Amino acid sequence: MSEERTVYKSTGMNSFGIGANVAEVDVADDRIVRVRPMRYDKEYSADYLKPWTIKARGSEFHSSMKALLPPYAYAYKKRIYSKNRILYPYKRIDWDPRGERHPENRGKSKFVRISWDEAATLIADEITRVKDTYGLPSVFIQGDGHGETKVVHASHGCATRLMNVLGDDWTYQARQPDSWEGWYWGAKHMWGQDPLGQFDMGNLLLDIAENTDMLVFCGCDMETTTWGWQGQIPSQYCFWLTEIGVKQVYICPDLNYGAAVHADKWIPVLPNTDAALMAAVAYVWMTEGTYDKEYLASHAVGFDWFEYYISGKEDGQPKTPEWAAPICGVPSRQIKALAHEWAKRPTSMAHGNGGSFIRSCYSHEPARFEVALMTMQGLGKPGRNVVKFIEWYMYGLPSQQPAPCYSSNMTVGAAYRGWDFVQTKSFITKTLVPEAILGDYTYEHPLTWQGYTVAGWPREDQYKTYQYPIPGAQGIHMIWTDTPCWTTCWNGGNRMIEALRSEKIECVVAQQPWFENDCLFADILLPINTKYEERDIGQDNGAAPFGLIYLEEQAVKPLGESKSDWEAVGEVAKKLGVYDEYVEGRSLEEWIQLGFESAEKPLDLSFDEFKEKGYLAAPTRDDWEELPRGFELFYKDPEGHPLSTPTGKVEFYATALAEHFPDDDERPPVPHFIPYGRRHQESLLHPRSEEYPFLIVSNHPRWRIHANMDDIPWLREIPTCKVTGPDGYKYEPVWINPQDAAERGIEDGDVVRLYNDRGWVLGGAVLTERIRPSVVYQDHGARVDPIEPGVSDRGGANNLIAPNKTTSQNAPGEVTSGFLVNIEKVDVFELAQQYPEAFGRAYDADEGVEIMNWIQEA
Ligand SMILES: Nc1nc2c(c(=O)[nH]1)N[C@H]1C(S)=C(S)[C@@H](COP(=O)(O)OP(=O)(O)OC[C@H]3O[C@@H](n4cnc5c(=O)[nH]c(N)nc54)[C@H](O)[C@@H]3O)O[C@H]1N2
Ligand SMILES: Nc1nc2c(c(=O)[nH]1)N[C@H]1C(S)=C(S)[C@@H](COP(=O)(O)OP(=O)(O)OC[C@H]3O[C@@H](n4cnc5c(=O)[nH]c(N)nc54)[C@H](O)[C@@H]3O)O[C@H]1N2
Ligand SMILES: [Mo]
Repeated sequence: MSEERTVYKSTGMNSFGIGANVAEVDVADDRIVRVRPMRYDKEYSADYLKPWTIKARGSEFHSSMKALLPPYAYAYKKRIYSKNRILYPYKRIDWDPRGERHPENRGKSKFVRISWDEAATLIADEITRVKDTYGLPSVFIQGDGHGETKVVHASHGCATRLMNVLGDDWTYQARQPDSWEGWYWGAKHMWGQDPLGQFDMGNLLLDIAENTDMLVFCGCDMETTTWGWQGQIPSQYCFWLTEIGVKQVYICPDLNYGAAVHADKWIPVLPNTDAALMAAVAYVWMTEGTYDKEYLASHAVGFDWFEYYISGKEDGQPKTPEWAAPICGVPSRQIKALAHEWAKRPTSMAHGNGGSFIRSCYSHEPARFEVALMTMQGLGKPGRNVVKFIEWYMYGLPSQQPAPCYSSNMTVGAAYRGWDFVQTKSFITKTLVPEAILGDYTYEHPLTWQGYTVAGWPREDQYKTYQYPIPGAQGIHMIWTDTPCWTTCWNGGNRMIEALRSEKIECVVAQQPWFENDCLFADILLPINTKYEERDIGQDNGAAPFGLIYLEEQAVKPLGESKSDWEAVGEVAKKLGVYDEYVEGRSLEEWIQLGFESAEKPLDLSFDEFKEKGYLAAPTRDDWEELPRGFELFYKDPEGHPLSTPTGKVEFYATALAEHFPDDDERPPVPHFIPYGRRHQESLLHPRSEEYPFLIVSNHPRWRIHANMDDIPWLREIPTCKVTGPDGYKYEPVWINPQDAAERGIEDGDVVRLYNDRGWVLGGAVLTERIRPSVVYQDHGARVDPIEPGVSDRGGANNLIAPNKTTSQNAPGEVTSGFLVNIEKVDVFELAQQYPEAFGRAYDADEGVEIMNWIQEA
């Protein structure tokens, strides 16, 4: 074996910067030997770095000197060498651009290997043909999402750069604020917090440690989603909170992994009924007078409207704990106990990002109720704030950083070659893509919605109406995706499959390192390499206690004929004769250098010195302890530090909603508990629940990041990751309460079918009291393994059967958790007889369905 060398690689999956979780990767003989955590003090002394310490209640919590990587980082090596890697360009056998295209066979027919030259020519010719036939708006780019954290070789959106060279009216898939739906469409109208609906979180690790007695984790798993973005430091912080006596209460339908190890108390609520629970807490405070009236007088408007609703004057129903109990499944005495303790002791609320119910029907309502409760107890007073435990250093602004911050906002963003959408006039909000394709829309009778978003536009954008197609344009006829996981990550995936197989769509191009999910439905596949095969520059904010930029040297040579996304799109640019414009005249090395030069650096370091050292760290700010905490400034001086609401105060009555959407009873100006309505009937209170008596909780996966990493043997062998069926297939676990299981004759390890009127998916039953009755839990993002494409799935991709509809009438967010299903035991051997093709696919238990099922041997 030749001598080992070590390179730095960020291991995060956010796609750029956030939570990059940097590792040292040891390499020998063009193979990755092992992955180890980075040490921040390798090249810089502690005197320079100034690691922080939080001191409170006689104890100390220290920032770590090495990266606290999540398990995925170590296991990812297997992903690089996965059997599923797409190693060569491919074309679907029965897709002929000059003859029959057979869209109905997408997801069924196989692929044949072609050359890069052929693939790039085919794509360039299709773009030109579609443009000439229908116009540029008919080319649709899906180029955004999470993925490997990369910069020049950006994992998503390189094609948007190419399209910008070609014109200003190609159609872009704009992302709605997925992580933040409820905050974005709801809370923002109540407490501002532009652009995302959550913002003022400065220095809250310190504030909580010093002042908070009770921390309420409402929809938060400190041992899963914080791992994904932030690594292990939030977990360590929570262990420390236990040590110093901060009570941790978890409200969630499942005793999730964080609750299992940190919770002093678990309140198992029914999915998406938090608004009722919180309304009852407000009722207790109102009737017992245990809320902060002075604070409300100076910091809020419209409280009397809220009181009018809660007291029952509006609808004759006081929102008592006894009213709420059967709705949310929490006994009234527990609701009262929570209300009493909360009113007595400084209480903060904690989230990862919101909880999967923040992506459910009418999710703006629970988000607003949370703001209401926090405001009633004096939001921003010591120990009374709302903290988010992922993306600690997200925007480089002290007001956004719960953890002590660094001295500079060092970013290599100037070198980022990923998505750049602003120049195009035409877009479809992501949740509405299947509808846009399958519906009969013309620019004279367009599909319309409110808000551009891409997770972060100012509140006023929500009052704007957008349309597809744009005036004068035709609908889309070509899809080019570098994010081929719509089916398992968005809402109503089965409908997306139908759209992908529509005859309106003449060409589907997918570029990805692995053959999975939407790739099955493509006509042309481009092989993409992983970051380990690329040379790049990197940036970490979020996971490390210090700001970091680093050189990412190539670890191993590209596998097969794979190229980076940036290079792959470059091949198409060459065929279109616009390569120089696409790369803006710069080589890879020049882009890397530009990233370094343009970063705001705390230290005078030349590019050569940077390359020599491998990384640069920004130390902790000297004044971090003095920086404002959460809503402290607003609390102390609401006139001097107003919120970004129209009145500058917390609006219990949202004045702008009243003005712009006076008739919207799905999102009225005052927060309401809305179990179901015209749009959604996903509630146990609705008659539909007689047929589908369970609410499914579809969380962010414990052993994946969304669609990523479902084929890693080291993860798949972990007992909680998969359930091995009697046929040897590893099914995606479904937690079910033993009581519910007994009634249906389901036993531990049985294969079960989750179904509703949108289709069915399989899973492996796990009988556990960790899920409350009437609820089943299955993670999202499992790899699609179609039984009948568009109807049923063996992999357990439950997003396929999530609602097709958006959050509410004027809020086009996703609805991906908290919807109705039924569950029944199935006999896999019978299914295998019924669907021989699907159940007969070559399968490797360690990695899942094999790519070879879809490849035609030459
Ligand atoms: N049921 C349910 N669904 C949800 C949610 C939920 O709570 N419940 N949450 C939602 C939220 S908040 C989010 S953010 C979304 C996430 O949804 P996405 O961001 O779409 O999901 P990812 O799986 O992270 O990544 C996108 C794709 O990029 C691929 N990829 C990774 N690296 C690269 C690369 O270098 N190049 C290329 N070309 N591809 C790459 C991955 O394999 C994957 O197919 O899911 C949403 N869906
Ligand atoms: N491991 C891992 N980490 C990740 C990701 C990943 O896919 N995998 N994705 C990243 C991304 S893009 C995001 S946006 C964040 C998301 O971070 P979060 O929003 O925190 O994640 P979720 O899994 O959607 O929800 C967290 C918890 O909410 C609880 N919950 C579900 N339904 C309800 C309900 O109706 N009421 C209440 N009170 N609780 C409920 C469940 O216990 C669940 O574990 O995570 C990031 N980190
Ligand atoms: Mo997200």
